[in-house]
Amino acid sequence: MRPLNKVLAVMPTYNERDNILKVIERVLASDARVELLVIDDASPDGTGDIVARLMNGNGRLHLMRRAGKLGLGTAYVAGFRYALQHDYDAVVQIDADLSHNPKDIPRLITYAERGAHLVVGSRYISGVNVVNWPLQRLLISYFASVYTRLVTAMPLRDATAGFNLIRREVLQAVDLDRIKTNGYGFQIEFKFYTWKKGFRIVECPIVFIERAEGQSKMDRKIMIEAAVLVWKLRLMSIFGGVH
Ligand SMILES: Nc1nc2c(ncn2[C@@H]2O[C@H](COP(=O)(O)OP(=O)(O)O)[C@@H](O)[C@H]2O)c(=O)[nH]1
Ligand SMILES: [Mg+2]
Repeated sequence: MRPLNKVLAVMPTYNERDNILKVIERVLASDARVELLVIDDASPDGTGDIVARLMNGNGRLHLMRRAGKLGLGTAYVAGFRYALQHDYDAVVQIDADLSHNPKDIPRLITYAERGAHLVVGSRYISGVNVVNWPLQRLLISYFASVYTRLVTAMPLRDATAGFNLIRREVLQAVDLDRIKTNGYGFQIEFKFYTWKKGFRIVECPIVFIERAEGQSKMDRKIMIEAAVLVWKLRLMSIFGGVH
């Protein structure tokens, strides 16, 4: 498969003031092939302004500012379109809260260069690699993946993973307009269409560490959306709505 010379890390942010400097520095230091696009939804805490200040003189840092909190799914879609327009070979989805270790990015790239179209940074491929989650949250996440696998038949251990490398050809092939979900739903839906199109998906083990600063933006609504989505995907599979 083609080598990846230019990779765009896509990082949606909402109120990540306490993490943003550190995470930008670590992503840019992780690999010379990597540039970073922050997609900020007018964070009231000024995250976008911090990034704008850092951009001066740094050609590897990019910022997209949106008018308000429009959700994680639409942020990713906007970032994927940006990557296609600006000729990147692949994107890496990464959270701003340091739950995903930027030092793992070169490993995701290596997995892709060895023959994967989509590399899933997986918490559940070799045991359970999550640090600092309450047991309840861990169980919900783990069984959400089991449930997704049983309902959709998609053979992944970590279906809701948010730390993924996606090759350009996948971004071109998947119909980005049809994805309407956010949060965990978005992560499942994108992987599902990638799988249905016959692309090669490989899970790469990573350790996920719960954020030390700031707050999670995930809520019950986003979980319910994901739970309903997997049945929609199953029905689509049965009735041929996936193309
Ligand atoms: N641009 C944007 N980013 C968001 C939104 N919701 C969450 N994020 C970011 O998405 C990433 C993951 O969110 P987080 O709340 O940590 O989710 P959790 O890890 O599942 O608890 C973080 O970088 C957030 O700042 C949103 O509506 N818009
Ligand atoms: Mg988080």
